[in-house]
Amino acid sequence: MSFIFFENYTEGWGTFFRIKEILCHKESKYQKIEIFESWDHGKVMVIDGAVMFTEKDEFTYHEMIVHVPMFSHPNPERILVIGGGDGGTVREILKHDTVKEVLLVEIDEVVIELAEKYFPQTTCELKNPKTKILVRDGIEFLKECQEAYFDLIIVDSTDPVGPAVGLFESDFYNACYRALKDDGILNVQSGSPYFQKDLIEKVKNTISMIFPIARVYIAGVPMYGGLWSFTIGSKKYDPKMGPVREDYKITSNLKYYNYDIHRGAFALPNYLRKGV
Ligand code: AG3
Repeated sequence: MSFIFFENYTEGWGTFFRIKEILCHKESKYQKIEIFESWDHGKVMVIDGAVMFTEKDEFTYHEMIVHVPMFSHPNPERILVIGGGDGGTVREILKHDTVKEVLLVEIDEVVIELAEKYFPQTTCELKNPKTKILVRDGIEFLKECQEAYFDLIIVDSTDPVGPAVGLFESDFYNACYRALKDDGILNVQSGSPYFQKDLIEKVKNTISMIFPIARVYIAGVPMYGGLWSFTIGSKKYDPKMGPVREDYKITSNLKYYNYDIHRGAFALPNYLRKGV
């Protein structure tokens, strides 16, 4: 006998995974976290019914949320990650030698604990001496953090529900702007181009009221049912112009990102281009 996990994106459409074994089911202060061994995508983490990542294709999302902004900056040294307690984003950031410090601010320590137990593949750099972890609400942290400190802020959040709602609001983006250096970059995951087009438009419009440069880009992320979007707010560098730095050593070991993908990711389908 086997079970099937469904994530519904609409009432009539979604993704599914055939489950081999349920490994963990935990209710934290903030959310419900489930981990299962899937039939052919390795282990899967689900939060409040939404797939966060699978072992098999987490590289698509993590490489694309990180390397596009990282290669758009000539010298990214201090990086802040909001959310992303599974460590996949931190792992990709630390592939860049320019990095001196990565601060991971995750609201839910249970996500970190469970990721450390079940996903060595994504948590492998959380013990790196350059990584610092703060278990705290990212919104609160940014209200108080030092001004003009970070080169890059990556918001690796869940969907805009529960504790993540505020991560899609203008007050939060303003706080990010303040925390970034005068050539800093903000990158946020901004949902599915197909099912959450309104969300992308809202995020893009809000960011473009705060940052001089605002860009949406996309990547194919099978575990989220197809295309996924990211929205960048940048003070100086235009990520759409392509990478400003090339480092063959990094990209030769990546499975998704390369310099052509970087340039091509900003080419949007017409149904999306109209709104953003
Ligand atoms: N970040 C979650 C992206 C949103 C997924 N949404 C969904 N499946 N409905 C994932 C965190 C990985 N570090």
